[in-house]
Amino acid sequence: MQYNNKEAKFPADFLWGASTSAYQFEGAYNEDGKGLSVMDIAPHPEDVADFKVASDHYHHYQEDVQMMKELGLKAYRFSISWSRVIPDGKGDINPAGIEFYHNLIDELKASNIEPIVTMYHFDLPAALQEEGGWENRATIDAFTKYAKLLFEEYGEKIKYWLVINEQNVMINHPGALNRDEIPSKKSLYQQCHNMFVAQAKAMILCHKMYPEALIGPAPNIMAVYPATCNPADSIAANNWASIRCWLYLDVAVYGKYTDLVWQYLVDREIEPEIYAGDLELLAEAKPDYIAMNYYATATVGASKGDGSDLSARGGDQQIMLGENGVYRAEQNSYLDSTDFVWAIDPIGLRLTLRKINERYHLPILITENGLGAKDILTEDGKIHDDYRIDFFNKHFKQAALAIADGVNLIGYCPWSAVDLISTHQGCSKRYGFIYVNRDEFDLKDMRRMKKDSFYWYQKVIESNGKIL
Ligand code: BGP
Repeated sequence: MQYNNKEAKFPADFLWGASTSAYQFEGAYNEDGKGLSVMDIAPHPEDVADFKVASDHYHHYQEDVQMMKELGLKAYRFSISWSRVIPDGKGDINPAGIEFYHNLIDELKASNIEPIVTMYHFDLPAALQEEGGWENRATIDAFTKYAKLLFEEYGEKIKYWLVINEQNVMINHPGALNRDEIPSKKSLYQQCHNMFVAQAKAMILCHKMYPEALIGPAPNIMAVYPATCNPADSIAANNWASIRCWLYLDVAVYGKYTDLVWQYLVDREIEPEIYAGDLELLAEAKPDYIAMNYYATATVGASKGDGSDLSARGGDQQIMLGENGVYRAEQNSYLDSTDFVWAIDPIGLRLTLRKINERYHLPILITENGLGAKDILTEDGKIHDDYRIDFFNKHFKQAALAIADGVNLIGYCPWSAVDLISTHQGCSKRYGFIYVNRDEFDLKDMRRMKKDSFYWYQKVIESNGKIL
């Protein structure tokens, strides 16, 4: 059966939202006592902006929230900068940083926008990185202290928490994060394990301190297609889906390493050291919901096994690299792609939601999905981003179909509320419903302007998706 003629309907309390992250949006990277994060000091391609000023949200937050209110957002997902509230990651607290997020949260609540808080979005405090970063077990303790501080400060005001943004991107696509050098896989999987433990501790702590709050992981999940119906391609797709995606949710939800992935790690002698008590913590921690970021699907074929699998296309969060003996990245001739060569696959969103639902049976919140494009500001101050409207129109419809399929989708937060700096492709790769008047290097006046997609999304929210 096709199930393609279902009516698109969203529940009355659906969280129509939008997303940002601290280092990509706030700017003020060294103001009011903020410590540096790894993203502030990451090496950058010369032709793109760094994150120092970003969209200067730190100084524009009231105006930004007012525009979000006008847009009609029911929810806003943002991240807290760890090094803004604890400058060296583990020591003294920065009162100005604490106050900033109180002000932001209060402003959101006064505007009837539900704050959804990510605790950690790629921006580890640089001081912790100098001491070994996530490979160092002490970072777990630092994160637990940071988590406790966030719950103590903001716990009364926050219902939805997300612990770590895209842990699986940090491990599987480290090249997307502007690192000096890419760590070995052995190191990456130790970092990964330590993050799992930190995430588990944060979830347990949250439930103890605020039993009514909801907390969960926020990986980047995609359906992985076999390039052909050759069974060998299906094995490759299954390999890559397990390594890239399911490991992260299996550990978060079931507290267990995926058997296939553990075997892959042992075969390559890159399995992490697991300390006494770790597995018990992983098993004890239970997420209340799953947040997921979705941009594209992947299409893969069987590895040729001769070392030729590494794709010439580079690889970032959404461009698969290939791995000898595991899978080979292939093009999908059925899909269009963005100007930045990310596959556009609305039906893939429905499929991905179904897969998560089948495997975990938990509520799902889409915390990122969007189209990066080189928007053009016209002379009369307009931004005609009809391509973005088309993109969301198709994706929202598929989300509605997934709901009709039985998926408990509770909300949808497109990336991004306002233009910000892309993780590794500068500020000309824009995502927002709201344009920010700056270029890669010319900061201009940072004026906020509504794109055509702003007015369209406003109507979608107003009609609870009926105009789609
Ligand atoms: C996700 C990240 C976001 C955001 C988004 C778009 O992987 O969680 O921080 O950057 O991708 O990616 P990019 O900025 O590389 O275009």
